[in-house]
Amino acid sequence: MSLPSATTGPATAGPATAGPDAAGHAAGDDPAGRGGDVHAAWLPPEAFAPLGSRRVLVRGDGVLVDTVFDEVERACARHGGRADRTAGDRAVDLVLALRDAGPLPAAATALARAAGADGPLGGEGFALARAEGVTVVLADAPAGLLYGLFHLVRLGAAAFEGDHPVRRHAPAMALRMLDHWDNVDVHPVMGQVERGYAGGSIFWRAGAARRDLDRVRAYGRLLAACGVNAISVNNVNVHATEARLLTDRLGDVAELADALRPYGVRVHLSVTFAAPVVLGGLPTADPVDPAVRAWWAAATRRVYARIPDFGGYVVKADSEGQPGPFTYGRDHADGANLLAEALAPFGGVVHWRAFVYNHRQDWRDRSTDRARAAYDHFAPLDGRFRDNVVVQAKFGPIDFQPREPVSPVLAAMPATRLAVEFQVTQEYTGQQQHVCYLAPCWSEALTFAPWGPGGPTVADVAAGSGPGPAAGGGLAAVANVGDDPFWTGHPLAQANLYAYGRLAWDPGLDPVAVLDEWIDLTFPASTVGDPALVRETLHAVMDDSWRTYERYTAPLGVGFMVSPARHHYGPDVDGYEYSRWGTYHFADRDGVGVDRTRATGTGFTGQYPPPWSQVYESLSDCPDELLLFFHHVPYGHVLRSGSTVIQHIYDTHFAGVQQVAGMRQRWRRLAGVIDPAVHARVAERLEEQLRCAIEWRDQVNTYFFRKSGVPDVRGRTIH
Ligand code: GCV
Repeated sequence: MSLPSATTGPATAGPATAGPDAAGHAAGDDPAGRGGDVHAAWLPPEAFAPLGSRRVLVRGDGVLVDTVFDEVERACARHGGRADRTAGDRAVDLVLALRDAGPLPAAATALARAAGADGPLGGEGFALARAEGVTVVLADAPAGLLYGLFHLVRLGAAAFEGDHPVRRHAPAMALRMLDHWDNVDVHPVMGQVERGYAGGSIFWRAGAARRDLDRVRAYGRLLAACGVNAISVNNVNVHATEARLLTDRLGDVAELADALRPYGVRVHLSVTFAAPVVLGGLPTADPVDPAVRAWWAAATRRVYARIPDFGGYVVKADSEGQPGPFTYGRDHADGANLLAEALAPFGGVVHWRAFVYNHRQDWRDRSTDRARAAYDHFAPLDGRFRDNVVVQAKFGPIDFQPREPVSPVLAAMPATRLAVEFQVTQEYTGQQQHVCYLAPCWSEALTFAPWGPGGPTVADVAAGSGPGPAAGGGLAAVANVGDDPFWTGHPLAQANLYAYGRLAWDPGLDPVAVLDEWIDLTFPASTVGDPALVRETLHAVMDDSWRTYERYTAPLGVGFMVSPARHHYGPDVDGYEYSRWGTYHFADRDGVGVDRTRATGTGFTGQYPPPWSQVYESLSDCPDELLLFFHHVPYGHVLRSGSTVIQHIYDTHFAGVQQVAGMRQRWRRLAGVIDPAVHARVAERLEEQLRCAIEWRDQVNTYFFRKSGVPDVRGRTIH
């Protein structure tokens, strides 16, 4: 395969605007081409070689079983195997079967019995076993068989070697969702995809549906292979045209649902709370008004008439200018329950976002703290949401910064279904110009124990196995794909999408092991010159790349030192500091950091249960990496690491740049070893990453040197 190596973002200035020009694609452009011009990501044909060279029997009925059979048939045609749907006398190496699909070949029957012995496998689960030369994948429902198939692909040759005792697999989270911030119309400021760094939308272009359903199907296939089972197809900021996806443009949504259904991916829609007014012509959208309730009920009925397996609504209400229940003196529970009531008869859910804060702040008012906002708004409402409301909270209390503590909302609503929201698109983590493998960040958040070490984790809360009675809301994340031929602009950013799905399936997975899976699938040994070097290099470049990014950008939990003018790309230490969106570092000549203590600050630490309420409150116990998130300290404050705050800022910024230089150096060794197009695209972006890291280092170090007047003890150049 040979793909264009040209960068889709400005090589030096970063993605200056999120519009289609900035993304490198004018409307009408089709950079992805068709079919073979799109990168195969983690499903190249070679990844199917072990399975495709076997004699395979697929048993069962239904759309998803047909998908399984099609996959097997295609793999067998390419790799010399044989695919059957009816059990006969012929010998088999692999059986993929629904448990109620009728008789299996003798060799598989005993295994199938053992695999199913421990009760139901669930709607998406499967069991795998191997003995006497036959591998068996068994499921109760078609989705389980599909996930079992992709599990086999991940196992590769190992699925057909030796014996495997019965192992049951099931997702930890029932809802594993991606939110697309894609606009139908090109937004004058945000472009076709808000915070999109991979070209245009794969769904929409310049006001209309793209109707490139091959690409959508290919996307669904990739999602199924990493475990994602739901997407919302439009931006949570719902503008005029997008609002109509709910009504007269519903056909466009139905087409996407049809294309994604064979991969077990259900479609959801972002809707505007003002829909009864802007679409229905009612005088109000008040959630308790009977006419408003009737309007939502009727609109939702029409949706299900067209899309029977429609997932539900996503709502950003009373947030950053979006309409919501506050207009009518109602609260978020009133608003969410209105939509939930309309969805309930059809089994739909409403994802109601907890991203609600005052975005008209005054930096002189130190009592307003954006970090407090979600808890202040939502925690008092616990217990008032209907069962089919999922309150969706960003993993941190602010906004997807490179380092944030876990949001206290996640420990404050035991009677509410909670979803944790991540951002796969790299708005604040390098905008897919920088390598930043985010799985370690997400893994830290998911394994964080809000009630103290050893207790339930954030993942437990999202899975519904936390301390409260509520079912889980699962995970949601902002998608990072576009019509770029590599899907994600930066080819290595594909790993973030893959890892997100895998962690939603099993939050206990080790991010390094997930990266290994991704490497094995994306760079099969048969397609690269030196598999060991490829693996070693990718680990060296990616494993620690999130912490590297943190080093040259955001010290000790300070966030938002990003450039407003360049849409959050690159540094601007005071860019947001005195704006209406919030204040983030409070640096002056004496010190830096936000005092969020109960003793002297905003009291945010009190939103955590013990022990974290005490740990974060205490200057000596607070973890270094979050110190400036919770405390305002003098530059000479000595960290737990032994370094002073100011020296830590200098050291990490110099180190971060060095690490990026090392990444670039290592990548060069893969020239001629991997697909030249992938190599070239990554090489270009590493150049930009290094340039930008130097800019971050110099701006941050210079700013804090000039503020503090404290020289670098190592005497390096700071301007
Ligand atoms: C879709 C951040 C982003 C916005 C985004 C918002 C949200 O503020 O910069 O582009 O809006 O988060 O999550 O709703």
